[in-house]
Amino acid sequence: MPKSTASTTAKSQTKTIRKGDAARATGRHARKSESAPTQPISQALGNDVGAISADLHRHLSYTLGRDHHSVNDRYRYQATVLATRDRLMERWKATHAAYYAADGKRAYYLSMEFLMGRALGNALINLGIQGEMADSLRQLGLDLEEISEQEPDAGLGNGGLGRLAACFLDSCATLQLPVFGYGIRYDYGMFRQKLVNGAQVEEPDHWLAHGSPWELCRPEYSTRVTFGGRSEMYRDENGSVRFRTVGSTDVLAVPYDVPVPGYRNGTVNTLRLWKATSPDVFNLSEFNAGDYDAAIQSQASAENISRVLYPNDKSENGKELRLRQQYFLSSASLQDIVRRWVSVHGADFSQFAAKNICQLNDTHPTVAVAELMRILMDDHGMGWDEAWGITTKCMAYTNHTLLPEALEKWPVALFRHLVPRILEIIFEINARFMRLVANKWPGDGARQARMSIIEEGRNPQVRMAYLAIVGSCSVNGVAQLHSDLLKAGLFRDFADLWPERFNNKTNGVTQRRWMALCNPKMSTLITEVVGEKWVTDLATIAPLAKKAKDAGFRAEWRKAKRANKVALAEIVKRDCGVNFNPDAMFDVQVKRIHEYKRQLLNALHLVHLYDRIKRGDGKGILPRCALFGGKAAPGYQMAKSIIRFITSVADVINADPDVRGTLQVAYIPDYRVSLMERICPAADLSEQISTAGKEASGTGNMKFMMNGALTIGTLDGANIEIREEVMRYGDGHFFLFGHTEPSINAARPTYRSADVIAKDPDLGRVIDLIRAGHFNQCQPGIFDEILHSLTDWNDYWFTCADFTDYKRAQAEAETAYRDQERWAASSIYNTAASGKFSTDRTMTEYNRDIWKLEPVKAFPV
Ligand code: 26W
Repeated sequence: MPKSTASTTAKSQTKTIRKGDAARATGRHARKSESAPTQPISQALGNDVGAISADLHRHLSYTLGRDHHSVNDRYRYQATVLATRDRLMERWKATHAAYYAADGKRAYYLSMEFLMGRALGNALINLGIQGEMADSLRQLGLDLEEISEQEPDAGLGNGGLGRLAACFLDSCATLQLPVFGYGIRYDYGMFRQKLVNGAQVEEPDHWLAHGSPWELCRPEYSTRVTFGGRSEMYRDENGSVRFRTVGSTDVLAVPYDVPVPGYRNGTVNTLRLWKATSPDVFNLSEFNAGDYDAAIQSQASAENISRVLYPNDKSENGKELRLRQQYFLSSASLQDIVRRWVSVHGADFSQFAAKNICQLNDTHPTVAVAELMRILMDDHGMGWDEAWGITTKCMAYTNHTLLPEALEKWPVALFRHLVPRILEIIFEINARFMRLVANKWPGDGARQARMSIIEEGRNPQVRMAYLAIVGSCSVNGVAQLHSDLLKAGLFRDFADLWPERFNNKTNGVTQRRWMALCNPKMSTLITEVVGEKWVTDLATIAPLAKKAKDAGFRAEWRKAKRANKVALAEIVKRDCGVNFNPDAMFDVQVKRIHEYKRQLLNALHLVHLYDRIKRGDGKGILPRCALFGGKAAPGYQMAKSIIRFITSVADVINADPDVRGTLQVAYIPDYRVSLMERICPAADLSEQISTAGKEASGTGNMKFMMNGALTIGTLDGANIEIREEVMRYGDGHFFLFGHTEPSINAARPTYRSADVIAKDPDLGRVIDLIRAGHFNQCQPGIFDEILHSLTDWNDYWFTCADFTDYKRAQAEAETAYRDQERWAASSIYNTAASGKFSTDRTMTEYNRDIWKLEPVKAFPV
């Protein structure tokens, strides 16, 4: 814990604030639009229990206006956040003052998704005042953990890609890198999942219903985003040809800033989320004419842009509102970046590319390439070549998926209708690019057609990934295998053309949230062995490995894991009504539901274990609690059937007295960040069983590894690297099975799932049980699609093909778990080998190879 700083009196606070205001009012600050003090205006608030308690009291009584009749847990939570936010505020201002003073390069992470989860626990741990806040609350008779439970998750993301963005921001703040997040402030985040009779039901996530005490609205930086109209040529005052859009319907982007604290280093970075609204509150003439509906309609339709996160992690191609969201984010963010530049450097763009870079989180914000061209040319009078030179240095693109159906394409007609000027620019980018391709490969028309940003046809489309590659200085995948496959497959032509542009950046997760915060018991043990450094330098965790041989330490380690399992068992009981035995193996698969992730393979194996028990062959089976969790995209029927199947299997198994004590299965509803914080510390076995070559990286796999789970997995995504790291300590710490990416390609042409089913009688029995309706006695037919996919449709995802080997690997895991001493050692080895999978390492690599930013120390407060 850092030493507490003395608390300042309210009087001196008021005085300093007045001084700052006066300085701004008299215009003594040199900069035009974003005046930044070189010294913080306020002084440090005290971090001792007395000062924090006083602030809690002040916020409850004055800021929130509560008394003991009207106070409840929500207000207590809000007061706790306000007292915490106050302590971030000074550091936040000091960080930005330092960035202005340094005037160095900045990076912007443009993402349609930021899956931040809860912020309170993280802020307290990073400020180093968790203990003081808990004590202060205790003095008021309150419990910090209970108060923290009041915070709704900020669920502004679908899954891996959105959570990765959140981990990146955390690491950048800790590394003191000037990185800004830009996203959308959706009114409704990821839907809440209910299970009704075992089926998914979606409910809206109105996470802002009671406001968010973390955000700070900055209306003074609102930005106009132009939609529709038509592009028009004109001559400017110098007689140069310029373009402008006329007859447009504009939308106002209003920024809301969220603080992103670094770990005990004084840095607080910013995530800027845009809300859409109408530029005119309502049309007064319409209002006066009594046409109230028309008057508010433009307001409502503008605000729809930031209404709701698309809950799809495959594709939303063709949906007009989705493209509107993408352009809204890209345009507002780039205008903001350029405005800030001009406020400091005026019309001189000579250093712009050297000092600004945007990382595009998948193709979702790729229209930013054309938008920056538009801003530089149309708004700032730059010529094409100069603007293109800048743009391509300012953009870098990360790909997150190999599934072809997830590659974004937008109809040219939709672009023309929504953003006509942007389409013109894309056409010109493509025309010039096609000349380059023709020069490099003369006469190769097929290649030109393959590489064109515009896919020709009856309904021509813009290929967003190609626009991203052509418009960027860097293209990266998110794990080594994924990056290799991109170069050899999807982007092969482009890798031929620009090999130097392609690189790999293996994902990570932040160990602050995913160990220090969510697993205090193991964290304490780790710190006792390797010291505190692992919290900011995870490579230093390696010496933990030597403790695998220490029986006393193993006992402590197992005790911590068991306590975490007891805590999770309570949650499973509460949310699923299923009793988990903490001494059984906790076998966990939580992630979005997708055929390629193969939750079905796991479920088929559980049916097989059940079948063994029922046929009297269950003696040797290890007691196991299987936990599933995850959301299905609302329109993805097969994914929904898979949920229904797992819940039905769970019901049958849990109700069968023959199975009791050996097998329990639960599907926990509404899987989300805050739930994963309870799940990953308690897992024994981590299921990472995707069809090889389909999971770009995975990041849940890393959270489980850090928390001492052993992985059962395929050679896919980052599993390969996870296995490589833990193999340092021998084999047996990772249960490998299944086809590899090349072996699937080789086998696919002659593969017949019927042959595989015929060859493994265990699998045959499982299929027969399902076909007989054993798990859907009252609803015949509901699993037909699943059966078809495995049999008649020849098992595209190789579920049957990998079943037998999966069964073998599961048996190995059982044997290993029976030897609790051996298992504990493996668990320790996994944690010790997880050093590579910190986003601190990932961000250091992005910075070294792509961004090239100098760290900036925040001014002391
Ligand atoms: C609505 C369109 C859409 C399409 C794709 C939305 C979101 C996506 C993402 C690509 C889905 C996603 O989250 N991908 C995951 O990204 C993680 C972070 O890099 C990887 O670890 C996962 O393997 C990858 O599936």
